[in-house]
Amino acid sequence: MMTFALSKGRIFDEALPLLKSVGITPLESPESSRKLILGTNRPDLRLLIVRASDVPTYVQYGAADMGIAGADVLTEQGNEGLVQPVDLGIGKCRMSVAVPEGLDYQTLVQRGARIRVATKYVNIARTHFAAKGVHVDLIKLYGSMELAPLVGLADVIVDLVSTGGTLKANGLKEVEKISEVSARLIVNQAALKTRPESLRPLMDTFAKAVG
Ligand code: PRT
Ligand code: MG
Repeated sequence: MMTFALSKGRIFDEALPLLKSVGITPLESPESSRKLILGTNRPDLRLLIVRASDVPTYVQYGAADMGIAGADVLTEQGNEGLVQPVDLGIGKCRMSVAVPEGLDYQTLVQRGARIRVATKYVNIARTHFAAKGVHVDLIKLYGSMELAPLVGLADVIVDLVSTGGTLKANGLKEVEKISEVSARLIVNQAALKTRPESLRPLMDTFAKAVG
């Protein structure tokens, strides 16, 4: 039995057609089902529905053999015990620094004072600002980062941007791109060593489907 982890959120709408294109169809609709383990048309493959940020954890510990995870989550949490053989080219967005429209970010940075940064991605933010030599206080949030600068919780945010609509709607502007983000196929390293005959063919099929 092969176990494949994916999340129901944003990546899902693009992941489902991709799964279909590699010959995997859930037996019931993941959108309407409340089941967390779904059978598929392939008797040897089941799907786990988990939180986006939990996908690498399931695969790292071998509770799932494979999964689909955003590069943002993988960079933030590390990829110990994982291989990332395929960039799936879905869930595309960018990791950026954003500030209130009226704020002069360059001046703020040049002044050398500590900057308060609200983000879900504290490791990515820490690395980014350390590389720029900017001193920051990191404030960990679990969502709605866009709110923080509006109510004085932080000076800037580090968050994902795709259309820019959310920033705009909240009077914020993107001032620095940290990285491009897309979803990756991830595979448990140990499972790949012990059961290459079952995992390799599916990895290759994914690579062909997106290549
Ligand atoms: O598991 P957890 O609850 O922590 O995460 P979640 O519920 O946010 O996960 P989910 O299922 O929504 O999927 C998140 C994953 O989708 C991320 O890890 C990315 O890899 C990918 N992704 C792609 C995005 C976006 N684009 C994106 N735009 N995740 C979030 N956003 C958010 C962003 O944080 C911001 O609030 O969308 C808003 C900006 O969108 P625009 O279009 O207004 O710019
Ligand atoms: Mg979300």
